[in-house]
Amino acid sequence: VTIHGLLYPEESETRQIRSLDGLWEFRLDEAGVGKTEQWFAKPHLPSPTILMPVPASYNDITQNITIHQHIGMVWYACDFFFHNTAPRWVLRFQAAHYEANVWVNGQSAVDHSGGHLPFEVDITRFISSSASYSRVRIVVAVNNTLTSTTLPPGYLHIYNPTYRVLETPFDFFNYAGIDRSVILYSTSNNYIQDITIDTDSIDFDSQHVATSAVLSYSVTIGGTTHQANTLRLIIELFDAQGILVVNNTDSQSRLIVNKPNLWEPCGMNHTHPCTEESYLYTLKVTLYDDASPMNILDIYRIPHVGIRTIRLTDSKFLVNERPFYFHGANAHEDSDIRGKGFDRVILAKHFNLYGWLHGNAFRTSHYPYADEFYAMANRFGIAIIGETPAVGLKKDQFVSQATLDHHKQVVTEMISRDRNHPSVLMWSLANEPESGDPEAKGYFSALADFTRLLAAGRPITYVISATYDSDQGIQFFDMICINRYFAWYSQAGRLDQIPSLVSEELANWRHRFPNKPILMSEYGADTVSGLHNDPPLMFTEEYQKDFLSGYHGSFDNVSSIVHPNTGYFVGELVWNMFDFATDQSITRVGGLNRKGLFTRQRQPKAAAFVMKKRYQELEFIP
Ligand code: GCB
Repeated sequence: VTIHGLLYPEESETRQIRSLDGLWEFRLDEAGVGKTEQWFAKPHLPSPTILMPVPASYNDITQNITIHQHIGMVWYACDFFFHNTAPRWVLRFQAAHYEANVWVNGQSAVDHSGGHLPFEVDITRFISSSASYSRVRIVVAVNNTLTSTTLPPGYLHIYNPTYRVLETPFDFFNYAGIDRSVILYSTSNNYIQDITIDTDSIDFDSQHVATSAVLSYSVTIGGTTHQANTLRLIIELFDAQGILVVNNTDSQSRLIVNKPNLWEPCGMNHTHPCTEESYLYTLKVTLYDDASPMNILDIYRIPHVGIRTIRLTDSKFLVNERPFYFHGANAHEDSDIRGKGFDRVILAKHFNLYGWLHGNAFRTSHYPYADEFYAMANRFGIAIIGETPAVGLKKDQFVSQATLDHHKQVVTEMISRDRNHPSVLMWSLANEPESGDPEAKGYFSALADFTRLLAAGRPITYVISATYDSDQGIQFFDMICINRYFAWYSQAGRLDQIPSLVSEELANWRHRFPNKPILMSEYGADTVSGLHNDPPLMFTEEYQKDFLSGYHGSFDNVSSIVHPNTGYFVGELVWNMFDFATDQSITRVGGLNRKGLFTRQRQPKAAAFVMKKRYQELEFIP
C-alpha cells in the first residue's frame, strides 16, 4: 500500500491555505435516496436543511433526538468563491466519520473509508481554469454505519424499519460527521509530496551529554515530471533560534548534527521538568527548477523535528538511552456539544490540564487524534502511544481478509501521517481484541510483520484485556500493555483486594514474557463528581482516590525507574482523563463513562489532586 500527501497543510512562501470551516448546509438521508436522486448535482440539498458547523460531530448540535442517534447517511454542502491564483489546488478533509463521498461542482472527486485520518484530492481539474475566479460547490455524503469489516467494527440490527440499533464492541459514543477541518491549499505543478525524517543515532560523552546525532531523511517530489531532470532540492535544518545547523541537496541522505539539543518527554530525570517546553528543530525543504535558478517551486517546513532515540530492553523503555516511565491519563476526543469535533479551545485546555497534572504521556485511545494534538505534544514533551481505530476485534475480524487488508491500510495511513512527530514513541495496533481466540494468532502475526516494515523506529504493541495465559498475539509484539479493572468490573467494591491482585497479575505476565517490558495502559473507576461516602463506596470521589492509590504501590514494587536492576514495569496510564459520552445503558448515568479525573466540563474531581501529587513525585525519581 502506498500513501502520499499526508503532510500536514503548512503555509509557506509558495503555499496558500484556505479554511473551509464554517456553517454548512446539512440534512439527514434517512431513506438513503440521496445518491439515486443525485443530491450532489443540485444547487441546494432538498429541504428541510439546517445549518451545521464544520468541524463538529452533528449528533449533539440540535435538540432533535433523531439527529443524535441517526444511523446511516447524512449530507453536507458548501459554496464558496474560488480565486485561481495558483496552478494546483488540493481539497483536504482532516477526517470524516466513517465513509465519505465527496463531489466538487457535481463531479465525484474522492471517496474515503475510515474516520480519524485525513484524505485529500487535487481538485484543479474540477474548477474552471480560464476564469480567474469561479463559484465552487462541495457536497459530502457521510455514512456512520459500522460493519464487521470497518475499524472499529459494528453490527447493525434491524428489528423493523423504524427500530434499528448499531451494536458497537466499544463503549464510546459513535459520533459522526465532518468532525475535523476542511482545508483548501495550493502548490505549484511540481511540489514536495512527502518528507520523512528519523534520528538514526546519537553519540553521548561520559557525562551523558550528546556530542553528535545522525538524522536520515527522504523527500518525495510529486507532480508533472517533464522538467524532472532540472528539479533540485535544498534541505536545511534550523535550530530553535532559526540558525542554520546543517544542509544538503540530495533527496535522500543523512544530516550530522554536532552538539544536538535533544527532544525529551517532560519529567525525565530532572533534566526537563513538565513546566518547560521541549527542544524542536525546523526542517526546511526547498524545491526549485535548475533551468531558471531563481525559480522556487515549493517550500515546505516541518516545524517540529525532535532529535531523540527509542530503544527497548527486556525491562526498560529507553529514550535517549535513559529509562523513561510513562505516567498520565488517556482520553477521548470528546466534549460537550462538539462530540468528537475538533476545537482549539478543547485542545489548549487539554494540554494546560496535562501540564497542571504533570502528566508526561497518553495513548490516543482508541483512534488517531487530530494532528494538532501531536504538535502540542511535540512542544510540551508529552509522549504519545499512537493507536489505530481497531477496538473490540474478535473472531469475525480475525478470519476476515477484508478486515486485515483494511487494518493494514489504516496502519499505513496513520504511520505516514504521524511518523515525523518526535512525541510518538510507540504504535498500538488495537485495543482489547479478543486475543485469547485461537484465530488471533495468525491475524496479529501477519499484522506485526506488515507493521515492522513501516514502524519508523517505534516499538509496536496492542492493548490487552485477555488473560496472561490465553493471549495468542502479543508474542509477535515488543511490549505488554494491559488494561485491568480489579475492584471495579471484578471484585466490585473490594479496594482491599487491589494490591495482591495487581502484583500477581504483573508477575504472571512477567513470568510468561520475561523479555518484554510491561505497562498498565488502563485502570480506573467510575466516579460521579460530588458524590461522597466514607468509608469509600463505588462511584464516590473517595473510592476513586483510594482505587488509584491502591494500584500505585504494586506499580512501584516493580517499576523500572524505582528499581533500575530488577524492575520491568515502565508506565501507568489512568482511564480516563475526562468523563466521556457513551451509548445509553444501565451502567452509564447520563450517557457518560465517568472514570474521568476531570468531569466532561474539564473540572477536577478529588482524584485529580492525588494524581498530580504522584506525578510530581515521579518526576523527581533520579
Ligand atoms: C476498557 C476499554 C475502554 C472502556 C473501559 C471502561 O477496557 O478499553 O474503552 O471505556 O474499559 O471504562 O469500561
